[in-house]
Amino acid sequence: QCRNCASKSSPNVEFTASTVDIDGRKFNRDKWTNVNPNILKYLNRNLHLKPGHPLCLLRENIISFMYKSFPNHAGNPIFSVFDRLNPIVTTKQNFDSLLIPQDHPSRTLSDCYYLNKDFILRGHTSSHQEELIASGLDSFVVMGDVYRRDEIDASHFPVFHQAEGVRLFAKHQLHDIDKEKVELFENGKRTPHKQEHHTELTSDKLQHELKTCLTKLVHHLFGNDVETRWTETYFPFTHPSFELEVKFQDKWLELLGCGVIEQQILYNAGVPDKVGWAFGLGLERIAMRLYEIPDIRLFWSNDSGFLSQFQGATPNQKITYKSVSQYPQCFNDVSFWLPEGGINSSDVYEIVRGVGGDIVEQVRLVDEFLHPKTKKRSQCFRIIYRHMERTLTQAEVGKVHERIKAQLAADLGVTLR
Ligand code: FA5
Ligand code: MG
Repeated sequence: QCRNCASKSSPNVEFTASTVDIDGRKFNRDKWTNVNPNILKYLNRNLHLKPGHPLCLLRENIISFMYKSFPNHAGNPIFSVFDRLNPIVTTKQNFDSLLIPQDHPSRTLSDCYYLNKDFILRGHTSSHQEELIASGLDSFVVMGDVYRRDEIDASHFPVFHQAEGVRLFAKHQLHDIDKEKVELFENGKRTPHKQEHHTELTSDKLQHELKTCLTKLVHHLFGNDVETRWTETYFPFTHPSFELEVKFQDKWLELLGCGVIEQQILYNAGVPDKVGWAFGLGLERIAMRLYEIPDIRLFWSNDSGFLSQFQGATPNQKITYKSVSQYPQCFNDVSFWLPEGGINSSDVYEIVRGVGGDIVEQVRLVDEFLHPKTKKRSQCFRIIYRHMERTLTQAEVGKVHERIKAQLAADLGVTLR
């Protein structure tokens, strides 16, 4: 189950002549500074932690898969999960720790949001790899919001969410040291298939473990019938590197990047005696396919027509998103004292639907209390109105709402407040 939602109100942001202040933290402005108030508004939204949000459901689903797939001897999960690390990271974390060269295109001002030359809104969850490895962890998942300067259309948004997985192996965890006379390391040559430090067998087994884990994850998410394929690619922080694609509506869609962790990263993190794999996948990409969400902007919607379709769902539940009208919602509340013996909420829904017709999008019980003296119970329902073809005026909604109130009083014996 989801823990309490960690989403806070938008951060306190102030731009002064020489600093950018975010929730009391001051960043000196320099020629790298290219964040703006608009993008900083997305900090703290934490959609992946918002109960009932599709990205939160997907996060829970992936975590439960990782927990189940990798138990230790006692049956407990070996993976640790970090889903609320601060997205403001150093450029060292985002680039240097991952061996990304100084002149790599992913460092440019046109691709990233810099606070200044030393601090950045993370561009991927890989930023946290080195520090978590250095802290002694062998198996972890990082989930969170990442920021990239990009166009805005149905599949691109400057903020999206990633899940990062890292797994390290000591020699006896990768190789069967009783049966095989093998080493993790050798002083060899880098080939398209392996790093210079790894033996052929080490690289083979790591790739096999990695691909098995991710294929199982994709089958867990999309079902066993989904078509997948591996393509080779390049990342400065893994070698060899791969992308996993799934066939979706007759097109190949890239879900994730992954590979064998560059041994230099493990050396730098103070872990010279282990090897490992890592992957990074995009949550929106997956959620859009799983739930048939047509536009990436919908994830940011506060519209209850969107959110209510996921409320109360379980992480593994099959949900197909039904498109809601583009016209704005309009809501009115109705509060009343219940008669002796109470009422049935479904009667309320039926009356509201009966009187309001198609323009009623949703009815929700939003408040309920017991009067301490009179012992009378009060309920408040919120009725959300929306026309599919035009914007409703408050006046016409008001008229319908009054008729609904009168009908509720007449049919259910409630006392309007
Ligand atoms: C990375 O971000 C690497 N850090 C992934 C990685 C981690 C590789 C660990 C190796 C080891 P990339 O930029 O390709 O790679 O993004 C990874 C995934 O994020 C993509 O496969 C895609 O699912 C998602 N993604 C990338 N850009 C966008 C975007 N603009 N909108 C939505 N999802 C995106
Ligand atoms: Mg990619």
